[in-house]
Amino acid sequence: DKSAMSGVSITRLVSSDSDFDEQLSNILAWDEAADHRVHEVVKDILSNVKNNGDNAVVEYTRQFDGVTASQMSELEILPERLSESLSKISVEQKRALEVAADRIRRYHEKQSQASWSYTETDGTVLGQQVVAMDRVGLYVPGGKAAYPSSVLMNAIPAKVAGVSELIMVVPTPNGEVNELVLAAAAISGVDRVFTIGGAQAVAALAYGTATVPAVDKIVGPGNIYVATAKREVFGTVGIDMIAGPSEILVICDGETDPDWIAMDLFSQAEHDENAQSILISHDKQYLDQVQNSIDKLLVTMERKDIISASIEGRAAFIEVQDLNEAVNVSNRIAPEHLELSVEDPDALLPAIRHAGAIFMGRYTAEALGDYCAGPNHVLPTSGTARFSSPLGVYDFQKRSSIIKFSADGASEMGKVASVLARGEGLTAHARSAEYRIKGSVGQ
Ligand code: HSO
Ligand code: ZN
Repeated sequence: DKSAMSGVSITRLVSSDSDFDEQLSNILAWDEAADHRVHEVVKDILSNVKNNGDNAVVEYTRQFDGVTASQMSELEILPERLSESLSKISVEQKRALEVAADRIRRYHEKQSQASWSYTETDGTVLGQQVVAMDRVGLYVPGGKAAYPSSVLMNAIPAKVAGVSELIMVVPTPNGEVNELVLAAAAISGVDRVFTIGGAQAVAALAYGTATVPAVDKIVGPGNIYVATAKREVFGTVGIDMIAGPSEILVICDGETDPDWIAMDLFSQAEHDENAQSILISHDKQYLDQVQNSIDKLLVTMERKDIISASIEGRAAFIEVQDLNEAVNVSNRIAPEHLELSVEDPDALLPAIRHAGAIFMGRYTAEALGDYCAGPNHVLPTSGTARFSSPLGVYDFQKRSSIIKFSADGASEMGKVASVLARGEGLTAHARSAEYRIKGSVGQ
């Protein structure tokens, strides 16, 4: 059902409708068009870079970005130039980046995992050693989609994790560099920057070239070519999640200024025509008020074309019986961002099962979390909050198991291993364990 009083039309659902489940599924359905041609193009680029290294990357960069270099080293932004960016942006911008970076760093420091170990009664020591990845690649989109805030959100957790070399790639179409992106890189401790992009940059990071060192993991958002390339090199390197369009779900008790809620919905709608904004309330009149605010405010928005496409195409207002039902519906959606715009958000929190980030209370605009609250803004989209978590320090660390047997422990566990190994028909395993049994022939 679409309700359009005069302005933009928004899909309305009522949870008590008999076909609510089906309607909800339709709203959430999101297909990323699997484009066969993109796949072919990407595979070609990957194998060309794998075989021809720097030359291939330089050639693609000329072709796709209009940037001519006689060799790959010309496409590196040196550290002095990075620092220079800090004096090319305004004092206010520099200060805002620094404040945001400090908050993000402080939050992520809490996520650092420590190694641990314990001793069994037989003297055997068991543990887990946590180690940062050696080298990580950070993809940053070029042009309009370049978000300095995303540089902070990806780079800071990597550096907090202890990654020794963080290599950023960012395309500079027609040679235009984004000073704010460079400044964000400088502030967050990025080690090297190359002005390359697309599948060719992903290939360079994954396979390494004479100039670009091969990394262990590639993170960061990108267009369909970049996402396809990341999927393709997965296994050779690690990758982060592949993000779908941004989403916001607001649960409101009907007491928040409707203009605030309208703007919160816009804040994600303005990212992308395919972004999704959902409002849930038990108060039908309140939904009408927010609709009015949307109609009133939309015309004032710089990105009104994107916002109205996103709202008309993918937004929904859902009328429920009460706040408990609102939470149940939200859990089914598993939104990337969940705003609890209610008087007592703490009362709802324990019942929230699936959400990338939870914004508590009327003052907590999602936009604050996008920039400077401290937690990461790289979050699971498209319902993947059911099984995944925000990007964090843990995504740049890995664990090794530590096993150190005492003579007594080896003897006792040797007997257990022997039985299990013989059961599997693996006699080398069995005998290897049996050598360590006290009084055995081998001892
Ligand atoms: N809301 C986006 C992040 C972002 N917002 C960057 C503004 N800049 C995805 O969480
Ligand atoms: Zn955002």
